[in-house]
Amino acid sequence: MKDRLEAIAAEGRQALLAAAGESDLQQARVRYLGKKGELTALMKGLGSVPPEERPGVGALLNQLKDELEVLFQSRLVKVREDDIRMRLEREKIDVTLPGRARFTGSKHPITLVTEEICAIFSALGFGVAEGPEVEKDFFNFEALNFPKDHPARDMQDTFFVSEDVLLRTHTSPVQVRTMLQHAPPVRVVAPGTVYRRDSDITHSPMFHQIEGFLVDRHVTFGDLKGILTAFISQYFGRGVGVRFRPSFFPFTEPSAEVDIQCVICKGSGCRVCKGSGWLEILGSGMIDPEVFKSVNYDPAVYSGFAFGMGIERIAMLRYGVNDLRLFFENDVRFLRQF
Ligand code: 2NL
Repeated sequence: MKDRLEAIAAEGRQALLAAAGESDLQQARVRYLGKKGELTALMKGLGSVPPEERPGVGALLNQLKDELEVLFQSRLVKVREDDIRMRLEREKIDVTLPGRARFTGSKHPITLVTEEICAIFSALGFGVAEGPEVEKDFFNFEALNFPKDHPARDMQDTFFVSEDVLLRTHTSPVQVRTMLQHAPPVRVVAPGTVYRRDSDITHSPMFHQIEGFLVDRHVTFGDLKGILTAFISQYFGRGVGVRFRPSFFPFTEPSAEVDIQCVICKGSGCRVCKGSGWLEILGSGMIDPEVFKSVNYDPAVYSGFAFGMGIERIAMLRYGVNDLRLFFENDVRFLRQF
């Protein structure tokens, strides 16, 4: 019996010493020291040992069990240490490396300019309105005093969906819808995407506009000049030169084009302003009484002004971008600069 005990203990010792990792080691422990292990089985067979030998065999059994348990614990510490050392060696983490920056998106420059312009007009008391990009001919042209044979209505300029449905060519239909829903006084800006059948280096078939209007009793051209000058000095800086030039739009009378002193050369003349020292940035005018009639405003009681500007042009001047197409190519090397 003692010989068998020694033999099994020797086997167990060998197994514990040979175990390469923690799971091997735990398996060896279960096999020799566990509830159903080899030494436990011998312990249960102690009854069959002659009584006079029992104390000797029992003592030896306990001694071997203790010895294997101690061996197991010391091997466990060793195996765990080895494991950590091996992983440190293999993974070689350099904690001094700079972290990887997470890529965060940024707003598109057209969005930034739109939001900034809306914020300035909000501070001047204007609301912000939006409307559909697919429009009825009535809201895009008819209500705005565009005659039936106006060239803007031509297939060359407008994307038609059907005879009286089209992609809006300006955001003015939003203002028509606003006037039909609200009685004066009303002041609103309407930013948004618009479409025209134009495509070359300086024209995209899809671009952005912001228009605005104000209607009340006794609104004059002086109010138009005051509001637009206030906007320009806030957006382009106090003291920048502004001039109003006579112009024509079907929906305003009188009409004026608004120029600012060139932001590039400060008025001395350069390539951007084509040597004139001035940049055209806005169209504007007093709303034509014919427009008031189509939205059931009484032109004898109310007057108002309206204006419109192309956002791409403003963004190009603001950020010094010299090619319109950059706004629509969606090259992140361009976009992430904003
Ligand atoms: C331009 C010129 C303009 C308007 C837009 C407008 C709207 C209504 C009534 C009267 Cl509902 N006018 N809008 C007026 C004058 C000029 O835009 O150069 N836009 C880029």
